[in-house]
Amino acid sequence: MQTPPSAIEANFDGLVGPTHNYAGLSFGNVASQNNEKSVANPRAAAQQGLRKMKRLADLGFAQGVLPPQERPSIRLLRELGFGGKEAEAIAKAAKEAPELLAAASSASAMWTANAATVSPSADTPDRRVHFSPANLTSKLHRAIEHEATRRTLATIFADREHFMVHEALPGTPALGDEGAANHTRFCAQYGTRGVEFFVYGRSEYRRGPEPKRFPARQTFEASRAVAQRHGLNDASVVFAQQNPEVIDAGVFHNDVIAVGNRSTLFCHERAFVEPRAVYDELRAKLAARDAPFHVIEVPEARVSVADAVKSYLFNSQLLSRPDGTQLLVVPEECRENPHVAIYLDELVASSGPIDEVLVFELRESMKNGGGPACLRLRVALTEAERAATASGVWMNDALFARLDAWIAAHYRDRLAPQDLTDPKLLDESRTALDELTQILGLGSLYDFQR
Ligand code: SUG
Repeated sequence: MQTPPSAIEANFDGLVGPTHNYAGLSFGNVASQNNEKSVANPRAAAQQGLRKMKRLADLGFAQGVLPPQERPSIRLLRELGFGGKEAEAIAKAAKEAPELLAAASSASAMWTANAATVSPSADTPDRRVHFSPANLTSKLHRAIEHEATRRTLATIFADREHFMVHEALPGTPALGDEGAANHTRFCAQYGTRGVEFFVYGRSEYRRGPEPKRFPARQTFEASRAVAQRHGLNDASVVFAQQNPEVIDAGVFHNDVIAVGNRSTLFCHERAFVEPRAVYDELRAKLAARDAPFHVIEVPEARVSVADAVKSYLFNSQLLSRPDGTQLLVVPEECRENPHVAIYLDELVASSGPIDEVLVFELRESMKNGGGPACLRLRVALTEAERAATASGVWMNDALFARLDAWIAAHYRDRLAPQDLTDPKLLDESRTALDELTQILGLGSLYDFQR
């Protein structure tokens, strides 16, 4: 048998954009609703995210950067009927429909776990890495991301020999797609064929349980369509329904209650409708690929779903070191919650696969419901694919220094809801983004540059 190419998992974090703010736009996301109208600090938000990227790069993990999107989106304001000069459109929206101006201004593209679903070349029949940008139809402020996301991915992963960047699925409730936040890949090694795990909140056409209070954002039909277009066959996929009760408790994406990597699934016992059947199917399909499978299931009696939602324990990054040992990247909120803190101490002390916990301050993003795992898109890459990726987006000392200075020069340290009405924010943002495309070597990426 041919030895598979060696591959690594790269994490592409979204750089927080200059308009980061708290607008309470995400019904069903408890943090977003609780912090509505509080004052944000875009500079601190961007610095917190950047420090996570730098630290993980320093530890030897392949770390990339995805640029923010242009906000406020003048395109959306135009589509909604706000005409005139750009400043007039902003002023009119601010007066007549501030919620729409807020939707047009969100920096939500920072949560790149929702940018796309990625299938590595080891899993796809044409041996290319497939990307499907997520349509994010569930929320207006997020549904406007996918076109720019596609353009960004197609710029960074431009080499058609190695990469295939699809269009988003049609934007309709039956095909609600939230990207990698509801997708995990299990495998023996990153370069060997794996099993892709798609978790959905509801099905449009098949009868099944549904949440009663909050929306289920991902549909079975969307998950199936992504698997289909990436060419994954039945042996390579497992579909599972998220427990609707946890969606009603604030688990708006599966990555708020489960995280997986290589052979390990770390999840809450209430994550799925039929947990035993899900674990068995994953175990059997992985066994057929000669891959082991371990579940670390956290019982409600140790960490309640409410504590998981508050602390974001499962919105962690589970990272493999070259020797196969794993570390868990968690937000500081996990240290502040006594049940979670004690659980994590015991987890590390046990003989299980996770032997270290790394804690990050990500409070600005967390207040909008975005933890460490929300901020990153995982892309498993062979050496050839890594070499074919745009070179300017990889985190290193030099890029860190430039981005750190760039944030200090361009970002405000205070953004209150009424500041979104300030037309200067658009100019500031564009000036910053124009410089950013030069720093990252991405050419003319944004509409305003074209
Ligand atoms: O889609 N919050 C994002 C958080 C996304 C987290 N991503 C993952 N779990 N993978 C969302 O709900 C809040 C914006 C505001 O309210 O201003 C927001 O969009």
